[in-house]
Amino acid sequence: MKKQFFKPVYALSILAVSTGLILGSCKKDEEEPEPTPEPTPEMQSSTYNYEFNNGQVVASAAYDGMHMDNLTAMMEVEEVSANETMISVTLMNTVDGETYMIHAHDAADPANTPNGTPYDETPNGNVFTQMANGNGGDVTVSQTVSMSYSSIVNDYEGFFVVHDPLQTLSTVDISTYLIVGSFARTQAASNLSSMTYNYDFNTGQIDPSYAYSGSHATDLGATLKVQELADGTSRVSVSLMNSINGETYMVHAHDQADPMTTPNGTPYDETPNADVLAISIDGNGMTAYNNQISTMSYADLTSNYSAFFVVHDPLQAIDTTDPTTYVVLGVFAG
Ligand SMILES: [Cu+2]
Repeated sequence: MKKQFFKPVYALSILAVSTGLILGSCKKDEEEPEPTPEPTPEMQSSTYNYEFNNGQVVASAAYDGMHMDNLTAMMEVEEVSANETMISVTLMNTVDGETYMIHAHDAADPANTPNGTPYDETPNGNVFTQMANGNGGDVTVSQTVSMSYSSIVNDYEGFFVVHDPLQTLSTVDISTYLIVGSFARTQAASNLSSMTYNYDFNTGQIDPSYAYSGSHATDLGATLKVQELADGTSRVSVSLMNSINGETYMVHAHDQADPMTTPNGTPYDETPNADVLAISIDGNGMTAYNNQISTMSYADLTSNYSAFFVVHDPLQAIDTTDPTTYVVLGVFAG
């Protein structure tokens, strides 16, 4: 089928070329004025910044996975010539040793795509399809494309996607995208809030009688981050500094409670609040991380919610009645 179409097109282009040649040779016969040299035009360039996927583009599909939510991207589009453009993408806060797939996905009518996506699931290699090797910091990858600067920043309709290297690549599930936004366009400010809280080792800050007793090194510290998501939910993230390699830390929110009403007189509910924070963190000898999404709003978690932030000691049996087994104990988001 395709070959049949090719021939007339080919014939047409030959016709066009020969017509051009004829016209060209006609012109040569005329007296031509001395051409004035055109000044080299200033090459254009633009920079676009992309936040982490907190649901800015698809509110129901904020990133949900193990990657830290401090990854951001910057795209630079630079005119190289009339029909060549260089696109460079820098990822900030990459994970060392992980390979990031960075793609342009053409926008498409979801009524016409196999899985109802508003984009073509196959990335457009003529615009941007690159892999970046994470190094723990910033990495940059570039692609020079045969399109004009204006066609990239004004005409091309597509999505800029950074896929998560920590889970199986999916081109359907937008919650696996670390970053998603319109390609080479200025992104609207999201105004999504976040707050980070720091916790030292449990030396009895809440109550001197609760000070940790055990063999864990006391240089362990924790940060708790609450990130507002576009659909009104929140991402609750925890980093443990100086974690012990090979140990698994249970990290919980325990709702505050009246000790008169709890079975063992604890000032908190012994069952962690799984809707806020009930995760385990695999110690790695340095800073270890995990997170979960809570249905509670950012405002509720940071202003109204009363709970304790607890990191249980992995070196002894979990005991929810004995706070001296807690390596970190503080007021949640306090
Ligand atoms: Cu707990």
